[in-house]
Amino acid sequence: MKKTLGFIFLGLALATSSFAAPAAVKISLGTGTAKDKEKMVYSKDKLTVKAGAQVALTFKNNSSSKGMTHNWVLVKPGKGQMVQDAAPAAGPGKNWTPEIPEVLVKSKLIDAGESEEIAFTAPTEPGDYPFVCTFPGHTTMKGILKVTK
Ligand SMILES: [Cu+2]
Repeated sequence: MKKTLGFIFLGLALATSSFAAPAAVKISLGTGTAKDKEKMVYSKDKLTVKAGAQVALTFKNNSSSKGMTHNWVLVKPGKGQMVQDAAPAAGPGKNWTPEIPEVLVKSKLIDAGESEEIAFTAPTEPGDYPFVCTFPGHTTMKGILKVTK
């Protein structure tokens, strides 16, 4: 009897886990390099996810200079430069992020030493999606999110 009950519980546990929503893919991204935390780059310039995946991206601003803010903005293929060019006109009230269809995912401005988890669904169309920092003058902060089939 005890044995049977054990099997039932095991069966329930398996059934429950198979119906649970798929866990988000966790990605960590920072700013700067190991040697130079103030360098105007992302810690990685290439990220890869599967099309349509649930993603939880932890973005950390590694700078220690007060007032040095950064963001993470995912845009349509080939539109990195265009979105960075449109950023100054968006203004600080919009976190320097233009409200245009080319922008797919955006974080807020993250202060030095702070981090934020950005939850989003990866594009369903495979391709190379640029990510950029839209703070004016941070044009060297860019990378590619590779979306695979
Ligand atoms: Cu920046």
